[in-house]
Amino acid sequence: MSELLQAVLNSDEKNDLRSLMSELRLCEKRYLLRNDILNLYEDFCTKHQKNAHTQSSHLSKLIYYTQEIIQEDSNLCFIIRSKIASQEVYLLTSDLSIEAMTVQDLLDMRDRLVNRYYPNEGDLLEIDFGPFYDYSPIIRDPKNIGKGVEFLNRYLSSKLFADPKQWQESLFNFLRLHQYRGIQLLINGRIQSQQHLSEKIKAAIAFISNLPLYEPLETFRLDLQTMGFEPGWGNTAARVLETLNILDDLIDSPAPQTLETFISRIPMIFNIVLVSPHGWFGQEGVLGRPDTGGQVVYVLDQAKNLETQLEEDALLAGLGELNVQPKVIILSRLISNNDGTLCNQRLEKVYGTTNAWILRVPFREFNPNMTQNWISRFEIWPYLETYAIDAERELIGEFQGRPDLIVGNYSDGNLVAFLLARRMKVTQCNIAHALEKSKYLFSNLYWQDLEEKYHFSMQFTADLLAMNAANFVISSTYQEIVGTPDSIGQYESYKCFTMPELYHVVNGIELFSPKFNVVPPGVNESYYFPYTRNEERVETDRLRLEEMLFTLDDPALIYGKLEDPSKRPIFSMARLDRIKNLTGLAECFGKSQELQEHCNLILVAGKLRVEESGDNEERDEIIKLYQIIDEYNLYGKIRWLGVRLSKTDSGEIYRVIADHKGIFVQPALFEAFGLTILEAMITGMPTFATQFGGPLEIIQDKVNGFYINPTNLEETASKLYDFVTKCDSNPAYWDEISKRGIERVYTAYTWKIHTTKLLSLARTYGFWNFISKEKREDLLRYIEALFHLIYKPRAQQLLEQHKYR
Ligand code: UDP
Ligand code: LCN
Repeated sequence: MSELLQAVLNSDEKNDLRSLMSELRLCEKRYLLRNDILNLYEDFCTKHQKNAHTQSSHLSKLIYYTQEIIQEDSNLCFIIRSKIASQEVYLLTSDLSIEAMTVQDLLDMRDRLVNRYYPNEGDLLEIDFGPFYDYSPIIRDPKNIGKGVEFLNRYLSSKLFADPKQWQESLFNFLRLHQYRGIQLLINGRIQSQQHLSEKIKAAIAFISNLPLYEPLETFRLDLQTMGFEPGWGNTAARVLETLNILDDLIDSPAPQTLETFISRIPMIFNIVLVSPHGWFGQEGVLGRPDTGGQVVYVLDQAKNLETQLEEDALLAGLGELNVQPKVIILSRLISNNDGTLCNQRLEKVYGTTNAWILRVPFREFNPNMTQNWISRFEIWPYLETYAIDAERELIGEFQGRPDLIVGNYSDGNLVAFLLARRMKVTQCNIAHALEKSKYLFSNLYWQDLEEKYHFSMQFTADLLAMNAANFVISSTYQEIVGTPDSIGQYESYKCFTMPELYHVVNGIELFSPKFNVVPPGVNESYYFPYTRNEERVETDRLRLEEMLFTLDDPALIYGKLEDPSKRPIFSMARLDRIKNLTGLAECFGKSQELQEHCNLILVAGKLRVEESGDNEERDEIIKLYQIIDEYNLYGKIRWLGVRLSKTDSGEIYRVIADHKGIFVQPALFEAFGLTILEAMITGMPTFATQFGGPLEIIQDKVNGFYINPTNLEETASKLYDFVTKCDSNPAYWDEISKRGIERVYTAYTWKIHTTKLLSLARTYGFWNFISKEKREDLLRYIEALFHLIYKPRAQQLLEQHKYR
C-alpha cells in the first residue's frame, strides 16, 4: 500500500484530497503529467489558502511524487515515483478507497484512454525482459546505478574468493586466449595449468626484481618467453613486474580494485567499430544539417582519442616490437548524392590519426530515389538489416578479421551494432546520445497517429532490442538512465509502456543491471581551449570572427546591425530545432528591457531564410525568430548569423565572445547532454544552461555556471541580468566563474578520462562474459524473435511505401 496515499487518508488532509479530486474531475485533461499536476495543485492551494511546499503536508508530498494522474470515470489512477527508478500505481475511487494496480492494469487503462482497448479480441503481446535478468547480478541502491563496472568488479572478486579453484582456472583459460594477428600474447604453451601459472609468476617476479627498473622489454623478452610469458605484461622491467605482482595478488587475495587494474592492462582490444549510420557523417560541411549535430562531433572525437589510447596501451603493454597498429573504424552510410560533402566516399581517413577511418557502406538500392539520397533518421529502418550484412563483409575486409568491440550510436546504430555483434560474436556497447521516446510527449501512446511521420513503432522496438542485447551501455549522465528525483530517465521510460494495438511492455529494461555505466564525453581540446591562451590563437581568425560577430554587413549571411557593439554579448549557438529553443532565448531577451540596455544578443543558428531549409521544424523556428524580433523591436540589439561554422571557427568564436566578457546561454527545452556547454565552459565563458537534462550534471549551479529554467522567461532574464550587473560592478566575478568553468571541464570532461574508462569497461565486460559464462543465449534468442516478428514486418511495410517515393 502506498505510504504516501495512506498517510493522507489517515490524516485530516483526507478532505483536502477529496476537494482536490473534485477539482481534478473538472479539469478537461484526462491524462495529467507532472507539470499539469503541480500547476493544478498550486492553483488549488492558492484558492484554499494552503501551503503547496513539498514538506508542508502529506498531500503536498504525495503530489510532489506523483508523476501522472489518469482519470477514468470517477476514479483516479496515481502513478507515484517516490524513489528513483521505481513506481507504484494506485487506483483511488470516489469513496476514497485505494487499490494497487498491476502494470498490466495500468497499460490497459492507458489503452482505454485512447480508445484502443479490445479485451474481446484476446490479449496483446506482452514484452517482458525481466526473467532474463533473474540470474545476473543486480545493483541494490539506486544511487549506484550507472556505476556498473565497479559493482561488477566487487561481485567478480567476491566470486573469486568464494570458489578460488574454479575461478583461478577460468582466469588461466582467459589469459591463454589473447593473440594479435596470430601472435600469442601473455602466456604460451609452457604454462599448462593454473597451478603452473602461479609458480611461474613467482619465478618471473623473482627474476625481474633483479633487473634495473627501466630495462626495456626487448632485453629480457626471450628469458620471459622460456618461462612461459609472452609480450603483453609491460614495456619495461618495472611495468612487467608491477603487472605480474597485481596478478599474483589477484590469485591470492582478490580485491575489486586489483581486479580492475589488472583487467585494464590486458591487451585484448585492438580493433574497434563505431556505428553511426544515419545523417551526414563527415569531417567537413556536415554539421548543422538535419540529423547531424553533436553525435558526429562526439563519434569523431571518440574515434581519434580511442586510437591514441589504444596505441598508448599497446606500447605500455610491451607490444611495440610486434608492430601493433590499432584500428578504429567509424561505420556510416555512403550517400551518392553527396551535396558537396565527402559522404559519397567509401573510405576517408580521420584527420590527425594514423589508423582511424570513416568507412561508408551504402544502403542497398531498393529505390535509388531514396537510397542514393540523405534519408531522415525517422525513415531508415527498412535498410538496416541488409546494411548490417553488407557492413560485416566490409569490416572483415578492412580489419582482416573480426573487430574486438562494436559501439553503436543512437537507435539505428545500436540496432546495427546488435546485428553485427550477434553475427560476429563480439562485445557490444550502446550509446544513445538521445532517446527519442522521452523527447516527444506521449510518443508511444499516440504512436499510430505519429507513425506516418516518425515511425516510432520501429524505433522503440529497435531501442528495446539493442539496449537489452548490449553487453554494456554507456550514458553521458546519470539522469539519462534514471532521471532525477522528480523526473524519469530516458532509459527508465522504456521500463513499462504501451504501444496500443501493437504490444505492452511490462518490463522493458533492468535499470539496476550493471550493464549501465556513466561515461561522459570530453571536448576537443585542440579546437576548444581557454580564451586566455593567446599564444595558441590565430590573430587573423580572431579579427575575422570579431568582425563577423559584431560589425560585418553581409545580409546574405548575417541579420541585424548592432547599435552599440560594445555592449556585453549574450551568445548562443545551436541548430534551429524547436527543442533547442533559441526562439525562447530571443523572447526572454525581448521581454527584458534591462537586459537589452546592458547586452546584445548574438545567435549562431545555421540559416536565415525559410527557403534555405528543407525541414519543417527549422522553417517554423526561422519564422518565429523574425516574429519575435519584430514583436519586441529588437532591431539594433540582435545579430543572427546564418552560418555553419567549421570547428576552428566555432572554437575561436567562443573565445572572441569571452574576450568581450560575454556569456553563453543554452536555452533548450530539453538537452540530453549538450556539447556546446562543455565547449563554452572550456573556452572560459560563464555559462547558463537549461536545467532540463544533462547540463544539470555538467554544471554545479552558481559554482562554475548557472541553471536556467527556459520555460520561465522572466526568471531566466533576471538571472542573466543579475549576473551581468554583478559583473559590471565587480569584473572579478566574471573571471571567477570563467576560471571555475574551465577547471570543471578539465577535471571531469576530457576525452582522456572517457577513453580510459570506455576501454576499461570493454575489457571488463569481455572478461565477465568469458568468465561468468553468463547464459545470454536465451535472451538473445528472445530478442531475435522480436526482431523477426515485430520489427521486420513493419520495416518491410515501410520499404514498400518507399518504393513509390
Ligand atoms: N556546431 C558547429 N557549428 C555550428 C553549430 C554547431 O560546429 O554551426 C557544433 C557545436 O560546436 C557542437 C555540436 O555542433 O559541437 C552540437 O552538439 P550538442 O551536443 O550541443 O547538440 P546536438 O546538436 O547534438 O543536439
Ligand atoms: C545528442 C544530443 O542531443 C546532445 O545533447 C549530445 O550532447 C550529443 O548527442 C552528443 O552525445
